[in-house]
Amino acid sequence: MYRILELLRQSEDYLSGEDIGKRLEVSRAAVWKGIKKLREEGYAIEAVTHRGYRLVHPEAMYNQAEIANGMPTKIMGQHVHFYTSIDTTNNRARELAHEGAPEGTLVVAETQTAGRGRRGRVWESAEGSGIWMSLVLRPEIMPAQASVLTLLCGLAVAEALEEETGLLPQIKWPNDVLINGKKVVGILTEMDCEMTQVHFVIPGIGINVNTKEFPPELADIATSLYLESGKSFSRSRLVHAVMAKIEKHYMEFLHTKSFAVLLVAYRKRCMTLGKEVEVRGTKTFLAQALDVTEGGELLVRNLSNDKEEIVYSGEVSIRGVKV
Ligand code: BT5
Repeated sequence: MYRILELLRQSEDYLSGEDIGKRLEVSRAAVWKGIKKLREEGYAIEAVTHRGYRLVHPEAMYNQAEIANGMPTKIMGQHVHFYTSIDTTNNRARELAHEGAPEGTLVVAETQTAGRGRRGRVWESAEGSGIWMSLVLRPEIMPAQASVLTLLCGLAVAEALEEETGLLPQIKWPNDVLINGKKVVGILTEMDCEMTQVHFVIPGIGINVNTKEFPPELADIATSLYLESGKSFSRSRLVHAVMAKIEKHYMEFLHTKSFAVLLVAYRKRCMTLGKEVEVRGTKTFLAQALDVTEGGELLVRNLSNDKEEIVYSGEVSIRGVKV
């Protein structure tokens, strides 16, 4: 059945049942059966007498098979769980991880009813417009090293989006991805660990892809690939690109157990560096952002006492950027 889908995908014109049958060396009845099954999976296949079949809007298709087929990786996204609606993909990925799901298991949802950001904030996850997904990682590292995985994912997503869209996504430390000063990607990383051992890490990634309009409270701070480029993108293709980049960087990281190999690329993309920032934590202060360390922390110069300080996590806003 997916061989029929491939042929339809490659063809710019209608393909007759006879043609398809000949090319795949199957009967016309088998072709018809395959078409019926594909339609049941949600593919819009148009049939016109004397001309044949044509796939309508193939780029809009987004389901388990679309995402799983052609995944260009060895580990990431090799097991895909797709839900049309779910509370949050992070919870589902966590459950699957507890049940022993292998590394790289990917949970994707068309919409989330309780999508969340950090510190209990809400993540808007409307239907039909974005990628809401969570990954199961099982790195053999110390819990303290896990925070760099968040930076790694931010970098991977930004690079994949640039390659696929030609836009120029930047990273606001630690891992918001922005285009023209507005947030296009949010990442929420959760972890299950003991003192000296990580059981699993769940990076949850939200990407605004074809969103045409945001609710009023987000309109000033959020953007989508569509709003930035005027074009729609295939979400399954973007998922493939993101999985490939995460896999590449994750392997580099595991090989050296250090973020150092990725720092050059990260620094280049990190719009926070060199800017005046407000750090909000146990204390709030204005600072100059100087560098990102090998541990993924932000090195700043506190403007009230001119001392250098390390910021480990958190809430850092850049002057002049609303996100
Ligand atoms: C984040 O939190 O940016 C992490 C978002 C992670 C979302 C993914 S989707 C898949 C997985 N499942 C989940 O339930 N979550 C993950 P934070 O830095 O706290 O930012 C949250 C803030 O971003 C909100 O308070 C809003 O101001 C803004 N926001 C909400 N929805 C947005 C959207 N779709 N696009 C841009 N900004 C948004």
